Amino acid sequence: MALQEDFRRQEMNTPFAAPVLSQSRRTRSTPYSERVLAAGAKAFTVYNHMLLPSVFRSLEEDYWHLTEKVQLWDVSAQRQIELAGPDAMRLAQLMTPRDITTKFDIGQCKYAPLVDQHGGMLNDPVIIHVAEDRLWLSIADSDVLLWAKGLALGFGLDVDVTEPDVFPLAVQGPLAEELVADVFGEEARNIRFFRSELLQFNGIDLRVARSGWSKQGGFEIYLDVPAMAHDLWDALWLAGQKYDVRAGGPNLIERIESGLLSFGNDMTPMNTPLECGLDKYCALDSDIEFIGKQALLKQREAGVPRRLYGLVLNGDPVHPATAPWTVFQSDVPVGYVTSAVYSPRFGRNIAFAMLSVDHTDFSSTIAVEDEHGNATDGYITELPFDTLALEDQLTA
Ligand code: THG
Repeated sequence: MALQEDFRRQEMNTPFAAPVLSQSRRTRSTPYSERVLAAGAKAFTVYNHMLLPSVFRSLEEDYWHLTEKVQLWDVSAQRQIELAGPDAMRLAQLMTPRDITTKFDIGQCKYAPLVDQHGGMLNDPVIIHVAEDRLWLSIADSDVLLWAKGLALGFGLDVDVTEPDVFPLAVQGPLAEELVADVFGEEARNIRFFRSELLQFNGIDLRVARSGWSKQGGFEIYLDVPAMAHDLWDALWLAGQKYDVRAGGPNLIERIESGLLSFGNDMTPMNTPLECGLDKYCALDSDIEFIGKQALLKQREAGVPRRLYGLVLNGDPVHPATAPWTVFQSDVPVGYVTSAVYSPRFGRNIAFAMLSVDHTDFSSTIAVEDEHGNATDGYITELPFDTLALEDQLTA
């Protein structure tokens, strides 16, 4: 038992034994779960009340493999909220400051922050225009279904808001295109970034998008025929043998290096998209009507009080942040770390931090204290990380 716990601590890089998940109907399995477990999943997180595998061999081994080869990710937990009917577009546009009303082709995907009437972030889905009067919000971890149903009712909109059984499977990594072309045909290569096409698999049309939560390139297959899950997984697994395919999942190291923000970690309803650096997804100068517009305009006018930055931290490899770590300058708190990880590529700890714009001296060093009282120091950078500068430091 003690040995097993030690092992788990090392693999997950946690200071204490990682908790074990008690399963029930609430921690929903996916149609791929059997395959995921057979492939050696060691850790899961719960996302949208559903299992999301996070570690297979170790965070670091999974990371190197993802940046060199190709992986299958069971991202069923990226649930789809379907808006269908004459007011589908109106409802979606009310929910986001991003302009989705103009230039949104069928098959196209748009990353879009969702905000409340105070401009606070509620989610950051990928919105897919699946058909005329039909949108899928491919959501991060929060209950968007309830918010959308409430808005539809309150605004008296003619739209059906449902959560259909769609189970996205991501194929991520530099060899993803080879693998997807082998299974779905050469047409897969013509799919542009954040576009999707219906491609045939075993005689059924499946929506395949060039997207995914890594910067390694890849696709997401929106399986809406759950009974085909094992066939789809097995076909990709078999064809992937020559590419050294493995199972994987959104990887903490890769996503922090790449500057991909996680809702619930790096952004919460306490933050506006302007504070999270998502300004380019806020059409504040348009005449589009959306909830929270006045609040966001007001904040832009006044200037954001806090904003997300990158940190480079010294010291031993950090463990995952399970609470906000206070960031200090001259013993004064100026903000908090939202996510942190040790980057084996740069030989440094890297983190995201929400820092007070008025109280932070961006040219000076910072100190950080984690939830167990461990302290370290480091410096502030802009996001995304300047990977060339980090590489230079490593060789310096
Ligand atoms: N895929 C799908 N659904 C998702 C995610 C996903 N839902 C939750 C979560 N991930 C949402 N977060 C992001 C964040 C960034 C991106 C995708 C999902 C992303 N952005 C592009 C970029 O950074 O280059 C820009 C996209 C745009 O311009 O519209 O890839 O991963 N299905």
